[in-house]
Amino acid sequence: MTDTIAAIATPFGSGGIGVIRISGPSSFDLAAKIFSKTPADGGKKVPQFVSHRVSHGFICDGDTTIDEVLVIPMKAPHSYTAEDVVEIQAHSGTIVLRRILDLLFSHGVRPAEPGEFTRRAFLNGRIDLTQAEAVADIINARSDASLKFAASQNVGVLRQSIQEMVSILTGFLARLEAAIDFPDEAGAFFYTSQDKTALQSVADKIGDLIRQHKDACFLKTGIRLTICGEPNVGKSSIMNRILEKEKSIITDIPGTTRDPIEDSLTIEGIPFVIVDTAGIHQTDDLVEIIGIEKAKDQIEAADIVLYVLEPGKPFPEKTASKTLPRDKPVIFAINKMDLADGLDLPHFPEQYAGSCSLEISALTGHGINGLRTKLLETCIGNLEIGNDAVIPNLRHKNALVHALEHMTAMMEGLDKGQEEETLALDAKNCIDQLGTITGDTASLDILDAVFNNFCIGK
Ligand SMILES: Nc1nc2c(ncn2[C@@H]2O[C@H](COP(=O)(O)OP(=O)(O)OP(=O)(O)O)[C@@H](O)[C@H]2O)c(=O)[nH]1
Ligand SMILES: [Mg+2]
Repeated sequence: MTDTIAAIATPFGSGGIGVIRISGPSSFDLAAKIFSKTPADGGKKVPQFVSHRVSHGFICDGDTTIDEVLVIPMKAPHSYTAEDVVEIQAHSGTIVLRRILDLLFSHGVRPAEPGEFTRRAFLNGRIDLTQAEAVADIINARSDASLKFAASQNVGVLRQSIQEMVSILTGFLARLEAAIDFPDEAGAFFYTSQDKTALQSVADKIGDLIRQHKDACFLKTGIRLTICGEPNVGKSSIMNRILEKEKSIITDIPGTTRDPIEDSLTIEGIPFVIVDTAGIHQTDDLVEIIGIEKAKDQIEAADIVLYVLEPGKPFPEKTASKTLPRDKPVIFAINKMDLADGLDLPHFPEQYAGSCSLEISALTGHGINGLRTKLLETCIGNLEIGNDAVIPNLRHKNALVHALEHMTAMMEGLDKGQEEETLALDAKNCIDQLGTITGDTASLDILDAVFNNFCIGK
């Protein structure tokens, strides 16, 4: 038997309305104890709560009226937690909400733990773990794209995808187990070409989800773009042009930018953090040397690097080879194209010959839209947010990596004619790993880790 819990569900501070949520078997009775249809001095009129119908009245503590409120009672299972829930809409002030909550506690309600309402919704089978995690993602969404992703997960796109894979594997496991239990009878196991196709489709799907993980993470965390290159090539001008504001100082004096300058923006709903850095070159100037070291740190921290060049100057092969990362995407931009007439464009050495390079002008804006599109394409590829199941969640990714290991072992075993017991064990482990994502086979530790990230009241 669960107890009845309560918490303030809206952010702390002053506002029009603050909501207190109560959930558990005694919600209706306990709410009725502190609620009256009339103010305290009018003689308590005990309310008759009707599920999903708003009641107007007053929260009273003895002969003191605390606040005028609206109360929304919701009978199980038609509520957020699938338990009896009462939500009290009071005026939003820290003191008034605290008084109402304390009054509930004095009648035996327990303070809710972080995420406990959503945990109850999960334990009561109303949502699966991916949907519970999506609730936290919706609350924390910082961009349109991350909200869109979280909303799709909230309606169960990932869960559905996992369930389809589990259902194929479960059918397969059942046949393996039948062969183990009844080796001499009709249970004999045959690995057909249809089996192979079906299992391969599961392995491919898991592989796709793992590969998309990094791209999908960008939806949540944003993409870190570092602009670098030699002094005076127009790095700061490009930064300002992309941001559409005067953020970085621009002069024609080489070495203007020293400290990295950072700002954020969204491009087509995807969050970016963009960093302008000091021009990298050989110098004895102490301040510049420190700035260049900081620029290198920013290249190290970037998800994607924009390396700026200019017409009429050779490709700075030495600087580029020392500073450009090999493990992350680099886009080259030849800036100042408005001045390019009669000038040679930098000649790309062989090692960069296949790299993406764009011709732009920060001064006129030429090519800047193309640059924006290229940045998006490079980072999130063809990720179709909303339609595909995507996994920007490290917990999900780790489970999928383990699931794929078992899947691969099982498929290799099948090709080699391995005994059914070993195959069944791999199939079962794979199903278990997929189940930790939806919560079907999640341990208490996993649940604690998921729900501890929630705020109180959700
Ligand atoms: N004609 C033209 N001038 C540009 C363009 N982009 C930048 N400039 C000029 O080039 C000079 C240097 O620009 P910045 O944006 O300060 O260059 P930077 O790479 O940040 O320079 P440092 O911070 O010193 O390394 C300024 O005079 C800009 O006005 C462009 O596309 N066309
Ligand atoms: Mg600059």
